[in-house]
Amino acid sequence: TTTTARKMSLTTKIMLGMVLGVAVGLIANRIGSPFIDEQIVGGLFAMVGKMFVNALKMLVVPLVIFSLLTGVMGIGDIRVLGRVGGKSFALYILTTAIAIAIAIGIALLVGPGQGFVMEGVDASGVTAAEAPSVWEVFANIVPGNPVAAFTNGDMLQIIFYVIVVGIAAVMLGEESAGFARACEYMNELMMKVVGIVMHFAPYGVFCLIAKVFAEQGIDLFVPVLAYVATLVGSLFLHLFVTLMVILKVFSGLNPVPFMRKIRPAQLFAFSTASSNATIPVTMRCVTERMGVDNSVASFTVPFGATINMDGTAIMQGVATVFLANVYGIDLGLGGYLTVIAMAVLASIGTAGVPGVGLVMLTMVLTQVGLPVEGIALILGVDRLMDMIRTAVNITGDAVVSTIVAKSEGKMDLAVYGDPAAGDAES
Ligand code: DAS
Repeated sequence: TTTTARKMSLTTKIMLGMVLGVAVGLIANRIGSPFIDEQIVGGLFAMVGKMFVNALKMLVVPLVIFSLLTGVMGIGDIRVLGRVGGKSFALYILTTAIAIAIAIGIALLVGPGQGFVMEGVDASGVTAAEAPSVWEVFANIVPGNPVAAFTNGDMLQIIFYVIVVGIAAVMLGEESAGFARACEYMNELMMKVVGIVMHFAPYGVFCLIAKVFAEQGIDLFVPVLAYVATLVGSLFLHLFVTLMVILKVFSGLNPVPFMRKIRPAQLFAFSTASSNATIPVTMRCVTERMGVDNSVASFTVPFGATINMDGTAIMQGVATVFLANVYGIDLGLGGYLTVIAMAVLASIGTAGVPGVGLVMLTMVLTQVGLPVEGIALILGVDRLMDMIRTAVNITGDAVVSTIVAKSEGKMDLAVYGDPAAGDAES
């Protein structure tokens, strides 16, 4: 119980860092002194924030390699691996599609952007990204150069390579015993490093948040308030209602402990705006706090960080409706179905790093024939929206990880703290 108390207090500290960050950031924004802007916000805060994000990123690749190797060797059965992969893939696609469909529905009802007067928008520097074909996306899952995949942190390639190596180790049988123990040890070691980094989280989070609010202020939000309100509303609906219903329906688990246990990962995702950088924390929350077995989480969490982006998809939906309204263009049912398909496909091929949602949006807009320059309208508020949607993204990863683990019997319900769920299982 002492560790729980310490963990709780760390979460509280992180939250405190966040709230203070918002306050200090807004004050710095109001003061507008060049010294504060350059030395404190752009200097000290930027440095500490960057250090913290770098520290998280340095954990991602080694952690994924060793936990996944441990996981694959732990399962040791190729059919089970295939089942875990198939289930999580299907659920990731399903949740993303549901997310964006609901978001488009809400946006169509609310109608943000109707009667919007466009003026003084700087559209320079907005260029459309080319959407990769589905074939290309799948072809690129096989790394021609695994070392390059490791250095670039290309998650899908890393996952693919590590699983193949893990399967080979399983095939070697007894000969791999030493290797398996080494991987287990490395996995534990990396988890310890995650714990060390997390102790610095309150300061890192404070600096990251203060910087965002000092640089952005709140004036930016006024002209696009309808967009922001619709988007945030849709994101919260997905976070607190849709995902929790999905969790309950597919796993029978009580969503209340889930919500409490995922919070640290949400705070990290919010502060860093990167699902990838949050992988170590998501993994820790899902395994140590919720009782999901590493053999499932080591695969589903990094996989989800790359291919599952519910929050980002919601943003694509709301932004397209907003811009369609601004330009007075009716996309029609076909247009919106295209948006759904595009957003789901694009989320598979793109990594969970800051700002990727905007790049995806350029693809979506081009596909349905909306002017890409429209993005300039929402550019100013996108950082904050990115933070919120990333928290939604990783929550979706954790929900699917939990569902898959529960269905595979790879979950410690005592750790989850919901013994009643055992009875609910049929
Ligand atoms: N920030 C993203 C993520 O890491 C994706 C996005 O830009 O929406 O999940």
